[in-house]
Amino acid sequence: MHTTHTIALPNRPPLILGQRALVMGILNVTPDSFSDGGQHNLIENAVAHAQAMIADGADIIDIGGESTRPGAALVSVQEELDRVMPVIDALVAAGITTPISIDSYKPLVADQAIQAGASIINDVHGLQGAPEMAEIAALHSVPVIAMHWDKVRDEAKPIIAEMARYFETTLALAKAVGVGRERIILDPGFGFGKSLAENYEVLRELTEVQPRGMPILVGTSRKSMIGRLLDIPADERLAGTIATTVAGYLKGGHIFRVHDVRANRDALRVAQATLYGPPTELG
Ligand code: 7PJ
Repeated sequence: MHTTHTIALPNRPPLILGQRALVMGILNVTPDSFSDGGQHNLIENAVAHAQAMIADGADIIDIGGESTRPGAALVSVQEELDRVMPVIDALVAAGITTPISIDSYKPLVADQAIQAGASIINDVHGLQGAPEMAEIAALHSVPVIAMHWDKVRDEAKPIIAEMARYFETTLALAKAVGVGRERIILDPGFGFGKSLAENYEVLRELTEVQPRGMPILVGTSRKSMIGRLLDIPADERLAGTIATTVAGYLKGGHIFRVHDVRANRDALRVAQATLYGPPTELG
């Protein structure tokens, strides 16, 4: 049912996808996320939060310094660097070996983050925002999570077909600089330029995300596709998030980007045992 993939990482064991659902824990380092004090306090809190997510079973820590939520302010390269770099340095200094992905569409931020120890690029612009992004991935031999976010798409056209065209461009840009598709994880970009119905259509048709057979990341955690459906605020969306995570897993998803690592991981383990049986060492 799940396609399996082994994705090489620099200086780390590879990511093994498909045997077990992987959980990516979200580490937002925007001023509003860990803001109960000064800069030092912010870094300490961010590291503590990363460590808690790792203890809860996170397989990847996704660090981002610019909120891409609708209506959020854009931040400069320098501001974003000022937010994420001290935290990456602190995670490395704390001896954290869990792979770190850098959630940024800015090539300079990705480059610096990787040099400091991040090993995956998470680009919400699907390598189509800046030509240098694919080059940074090539230079450092890191995998890329390429998210679909087409700000100029024709909303009259069916979303799955539109996404296929978009990812074709992404893969061509990557290939042109020597980044093969074995290093790319596709992400349909839940909540980004999609209607409520389209978000659920994409989740329902996840195996149709093309090119078929490539690894897929699902990022639905606390998003408006849950909030608008249930009419509840972000901090009450855990049950809805778990439903989307399990649904996405049953539909072939490989990596799940979430705020609440423990709850989502428990749910995924149960879903996994349902599909494939419990791990043999547990009987
Ligand atoms: C996503 C992301 C997502 C990937 C954000 C939020 C908005 N990166 N960064 N996929 N969403 N790859 O978490 O609500 O869905 S920021």
